Amino acid sequence: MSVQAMPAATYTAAPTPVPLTEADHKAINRLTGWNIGIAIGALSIGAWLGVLQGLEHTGIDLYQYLAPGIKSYYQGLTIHGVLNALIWTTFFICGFFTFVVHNSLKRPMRFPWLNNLAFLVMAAGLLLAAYPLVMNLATVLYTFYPPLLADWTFYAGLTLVVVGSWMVGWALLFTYGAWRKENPGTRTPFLALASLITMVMWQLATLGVAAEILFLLLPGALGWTDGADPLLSRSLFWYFGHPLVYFWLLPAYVSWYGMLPAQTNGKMFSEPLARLVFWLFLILSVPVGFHHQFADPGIPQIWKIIHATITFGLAFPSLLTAFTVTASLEIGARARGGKGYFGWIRKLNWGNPSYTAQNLAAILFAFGGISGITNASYNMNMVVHNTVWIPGHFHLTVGAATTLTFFGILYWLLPKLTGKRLFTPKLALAQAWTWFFGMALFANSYHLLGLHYGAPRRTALGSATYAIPEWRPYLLESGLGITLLFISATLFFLVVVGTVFLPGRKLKEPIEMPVAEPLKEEPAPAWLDNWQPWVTGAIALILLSYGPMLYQLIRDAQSIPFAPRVW
Ligand code: HAS
Repeated sequence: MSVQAMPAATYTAAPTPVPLTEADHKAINRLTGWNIGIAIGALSIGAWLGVLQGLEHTGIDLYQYLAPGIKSYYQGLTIHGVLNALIWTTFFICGFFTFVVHNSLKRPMRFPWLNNLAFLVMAAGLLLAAYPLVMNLATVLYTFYPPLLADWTFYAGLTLVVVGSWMVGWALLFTYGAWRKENPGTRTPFLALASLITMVMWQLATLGVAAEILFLLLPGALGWTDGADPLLSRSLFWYFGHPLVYFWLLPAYVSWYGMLPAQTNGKMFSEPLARLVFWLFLILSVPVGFHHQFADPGIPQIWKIIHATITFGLAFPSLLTAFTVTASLEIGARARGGKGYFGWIRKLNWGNPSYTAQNLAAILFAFGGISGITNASYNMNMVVHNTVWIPGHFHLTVGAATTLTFFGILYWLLPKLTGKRLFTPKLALAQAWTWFFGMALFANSYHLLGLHYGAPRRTALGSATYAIPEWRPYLLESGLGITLLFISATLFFLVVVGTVFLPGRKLKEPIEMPVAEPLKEEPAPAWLDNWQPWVTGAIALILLSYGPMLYQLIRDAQSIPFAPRVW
């Protein structure tokens, strides 16, 4: 039976012919655990360097005492960006989706060797990229724009991480294909569908950075070419760079839509709408990259305006999310006795650290979204571009919406994976709140400092000779934020280490993955479970919005010599 002809009665997932055995659960949990372990390891180093960097801006330079191996502010900044933005996120997401897709489809891995190989390729890539980062041979920041050039091992390592993450996506799609054959006519469970859409979007997005590395940077690093075209490189990077941020955000949305309501007695306000939101992200995430290049000469204004317009379209699914996720949570709060226009908020499950961390993450994201829309406004961007406003923006998004949500997820996932009780809910709650206030202060001060005084980003502000006394209050505010973030990160690692390693804390009852039920037991329309139009639409829009400009950039590409290493 085709999906279109599916009767309503088959809406809920039918029992699968290949159920998950104890051994399957173990294999999935082990792989999830390894991915998450590496993610947390990366974050522990990345976050530490972030603290030192933030303190440097306030005039307290502790690198030589607390990170003596780091040769310059820029080496620290590169490691901070690569570990936090690329490694913590990618490993966490691959582990989380491996867990979610199989548990949501209730089906074992189709080709376990592929899942395992994917992890090994990613881990090998990380090791390879770590060498030049530590040896100060890749101080090129996480965006690695030419003419900066890193050691070849940096690019080769990142390539392996990306290829490994593609393999994770393929492995999940193979499992999905097998499930689809075993369950004809059944709607894909939301959690699996949303995770898979994110992985397909990632495959499309990473084509840009793959082309940049393979054709422009790696040949240079290997000494086969002596230059590259910076504009072409940046365009290929941002083709990837903006959907990258949705690769970070969408796993949080998977949880906010499909899990978080269940953690506060709520229901999914509209399951079809949640699916639509993910399809819209598939279509719109890539063709917006020029909004990172508003200030780049060489991209005609019309293309910048086209990408700016699509960017506003891309904010729409997030606005839908703001209303519908809030509605899903309100249903839960009212079921818990909440009353009044706003009084229900008090009845949300604030005692549960997993819930609280994610709700606080969503609140901060509302502000990160506002600054994102400001960035996307062509003329406003001219005021804030390359100022510390931008790190203010992305600490509310990837640093708060994504990272704090991932912490919240870990507060149920770690007990689930280890079979041990969380060490301890009170510590975890304190962690969530300190992260919330720390990020709020930090991001607020950077937004204002960038907006009012144009303080530049990616600069060792602590030693800037042009710093003026008016910056001082903002830097103090950011210092307070950083202190709270440092406390919060310490609490997070205590919770993780205590949960994983302390003996004798066996769970009394097994933990289940939270799954929010839809409010209405009606099937989503068939077109919301059909890949073809959405994937075709995504590819068509990419070709239209990037094709002509990329053709022109490739045709006119010049070889601009790579720069000597200055740090
Ligand atoms: Fe961005 C730069 C535009 C979202 C990350 N962004 C960056 C950079 C990063 C980043 C890392 O147009 C710096 C890159 C670099 O190194 O140069 N961004 C946007 C827009 C959005 C946006 C329009 N960004 C993100 C997300 C990120 C992220 C998400 C990471 C995860 N961004 C830009 C632009 C630049 C940029 C330009 C270039 C700037 C320049 O000049 O360099 C939108 O997606 C935002 C839409 C979001 C909303 C918010 C919806 C609110 C929600 C919360 C609901 C609350 C709930 C709680 C449910 C409209 C969903 C309820 C509470 C209860 C108590 C119940």
